[in-house]
Amino acid sequence: MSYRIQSTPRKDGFRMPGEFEPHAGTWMLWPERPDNWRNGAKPAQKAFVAVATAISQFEAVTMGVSQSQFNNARQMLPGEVRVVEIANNDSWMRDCGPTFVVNGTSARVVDWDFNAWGGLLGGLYFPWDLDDVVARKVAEVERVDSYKAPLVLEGGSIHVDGEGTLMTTRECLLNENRNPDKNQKEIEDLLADYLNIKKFIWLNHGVYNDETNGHVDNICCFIRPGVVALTWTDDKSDPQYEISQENYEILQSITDARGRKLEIHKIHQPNPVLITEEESRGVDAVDGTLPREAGDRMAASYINFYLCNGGAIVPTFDDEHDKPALQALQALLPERKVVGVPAREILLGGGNIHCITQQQPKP
Ligand code: KQY
Repeated sequence: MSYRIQSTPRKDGFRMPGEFEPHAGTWMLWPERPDNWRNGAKPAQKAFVAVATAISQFEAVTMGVSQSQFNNARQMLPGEVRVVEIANNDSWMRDCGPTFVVNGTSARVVDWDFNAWGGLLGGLYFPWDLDDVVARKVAEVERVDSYKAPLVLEGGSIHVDGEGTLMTTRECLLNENRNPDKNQKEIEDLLADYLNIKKFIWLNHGVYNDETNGHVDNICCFIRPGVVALTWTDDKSDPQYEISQENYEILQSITDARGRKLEIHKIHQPNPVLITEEESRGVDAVDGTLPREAGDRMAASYINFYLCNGGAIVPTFDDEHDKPALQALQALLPERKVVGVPAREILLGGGNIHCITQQQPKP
């Protein structure tokens, strides 16, 4: 049984935990659409297998997959990854999947509205109806009750510290293509009710050229309460420089829900990662989806990593900055094993490891 609850998590004493808190497992969705993933999604499927395999060293992984891809996914994934049929429009479990809240003894799901990162005002595909029911299906599979939140929101557009602080970007949450009828205060009130938030950290912009309208999970994240990692560049001529510098100043000037000043760690971005001719040619052209043009710069960032029980799964780009980023994150996360996974094929689809994973916390 999985019931819709006509209340809010805050009233019921539930809160969204930080990603660094213990997990019951990880949810993912299998990639297949050829107008987003090159070469019929075969290279992306291998990259998703590598991510699922890396996470499953640390915790249980469930892969949602369409009916037509079930046999292929089952055959490609290691036996310890559970494969369940979940119809979907694309494979971004972070964004269309559930946000879990906990109260110490049980977990529940917050089910947001999903409009494919902007609906008819610059959204990334149409339709998105299958994605919009993924969160509810996960709740059913897990027999977890759910709340329907009256807000268009993707999981990658928020990060929480589990102690009442939420970090996001204005570029995304206040974009007219998400909730045009709501102002900042109304959005904060809903996030306070549905995630039990007391303090909001508003960054202005996300990573340069990020097709999600600046998801926070690509630019800044909580390592633990009071400690954040921010994507960075020392190159003042790079368009990312001003964005990161401005975010650094915002982060320096605020306190979190517990009144702490934040400890901020800069993680240098990779050199610009551009789509090649061959990669561009491998993507099916379809009206209404984003063109993948050769030479376009992708929003590559090491911050799009995923924390799991005892591990951190970090994207790598075959770049000179990979090693320093992995070392810096290992130093920040001494209690975890940092595992780098080549992620160019995921980046080519418009996101990265954090965007394709969703944690199910332990109650
Ligand atoms: O969270 C993300 N970065 C998802 C990006 C979706 C891209 C769809 N083409």
